[in-house]
Amino acid sequence: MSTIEEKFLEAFGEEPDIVAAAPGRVNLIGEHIDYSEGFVLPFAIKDRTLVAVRKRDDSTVRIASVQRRNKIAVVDIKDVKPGLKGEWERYALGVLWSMGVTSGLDLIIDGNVPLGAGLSSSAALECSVATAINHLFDLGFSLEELARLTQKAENQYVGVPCGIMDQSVSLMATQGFALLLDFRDLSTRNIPFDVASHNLELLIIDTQAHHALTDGGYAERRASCESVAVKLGVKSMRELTLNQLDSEREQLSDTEYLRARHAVSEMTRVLDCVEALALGDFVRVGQLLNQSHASLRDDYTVSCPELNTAVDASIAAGALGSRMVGGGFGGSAIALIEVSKTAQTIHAIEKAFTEKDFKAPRFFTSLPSQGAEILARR
Ligand code: GAF
Repeated sequence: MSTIEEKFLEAFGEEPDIVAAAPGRVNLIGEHIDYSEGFVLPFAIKDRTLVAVRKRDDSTVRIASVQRRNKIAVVDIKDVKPGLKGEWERYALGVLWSMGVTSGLDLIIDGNVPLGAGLSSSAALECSVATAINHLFDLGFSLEELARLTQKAENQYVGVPCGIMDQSVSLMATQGFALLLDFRDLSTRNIPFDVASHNLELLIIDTQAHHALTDGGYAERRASCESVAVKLGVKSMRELTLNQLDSEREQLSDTEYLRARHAVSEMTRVLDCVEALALGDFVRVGQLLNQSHASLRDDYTVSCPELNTAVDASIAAGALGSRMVGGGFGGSAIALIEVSKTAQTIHAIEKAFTEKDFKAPRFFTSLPSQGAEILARR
C-alpha cells in the first residue's frame, strides 16, 4: 500500500509540505450533554483520517480523497464561505474558512474511520485538517481553540448543529486513556481506561442504520434543553438537580421534563463511572452503561430499533453493559464484554439482526488511542 505522500504525489505531481492525522471516537458515557455544559467520557479509536497538504502560490484550493477515487474538488479560497455548495469536501473547506485561511492549497484526504457509523468520521476529517493548517501556517491555536474552530466549521459552514465533544476528543485524546471533558470550561482529565488487563474488551457494533445529525431530531433535543433552561431560569442543565427538576415539573411540558431528566441524570452517571473506573469496578461501569442506554431510549428518545436490538442482544449474551453511542437514530452501540465472550456476543447480535430483517451489523474493537498529531513535515 502506498503512503499518503505517494498518493499526494500521484494526485498533484508534487510532494506535500505536511501530513497530519486525527482519530474518530467512541463515547464511553455522557451522551447528549456536551451542549448542556455537562461532562463526557469519550476516547479516541485507532481508526483515523490522514491529510497531506501543500501550499500553493495562487488562491486555488484542490481537495482530493483517496476513498472517493481521487475525485478532486476545485474552488477559489475567496469563494469559501458558508452557503457554498459542495459534498464531503465542505468539512475540510469549513475548517479553512473558520481558521481564516486566505491562500491556495492542495490537500488529499485518506482515512479508515467508518463513515456514517456514529464514530465521528467528520470530526476526524475536520481535526486532521485543522491540525495540519495550524502547523503549516504557524497559527499557534491551542487545542481548545482548534476544537472551537472545528465545531464552528461544522455548525456554521456545514450546517450541522453538533456540540463540541467529538472535535475535542479527536484533538485532545491520549493513548491508553479516556478523556473526561467538562464543557463548562473545556477542561480535561485523563482517566486510565485499561479494559485489557481485566480481560475485557469494548465491542463496537455498527448497526448500519442511517445516522444523520441534519435530520432535525438532534436539533430538537438541543432546543428542548434550551427551553427548559429558560423556563427554570438556569444557564444550562448543568445547574439543575433531579430534586429541583421534580419540584418545578409543572412549569415544563412532559417532553421537556423527560429531556432534562436524561441530561441531569447522565451527568451524574459520568462522574459515577469515573469513580467506578478508579476502583476497577467494571461491573458498576456496565450498570451505568445500561442505565445510560435506558435513559437515551426512554427519556431522550434518540435510540432506534437496531440500536436497542444490539444492546439487548449484547446483554442477553452476557455483556457487563451496553449502550448506544453518539447522536443516535442509528450509528453504533458499544458493549463491555469479557474477551472470552466476544464470539458468542457477536453471534447473538447477528442472529437477532437476522431475525428482525435488519441489515447485517459490523463489528470493531479499539483500545483508547492517540489524538490528532503531525506525522511528517518538510
Ligand atoms: C454527536 C454530536 F456531534 C456531539 O456533539 C454530541 O452531542 C453527540 O452527538 C451526542 O452525545 O456526535
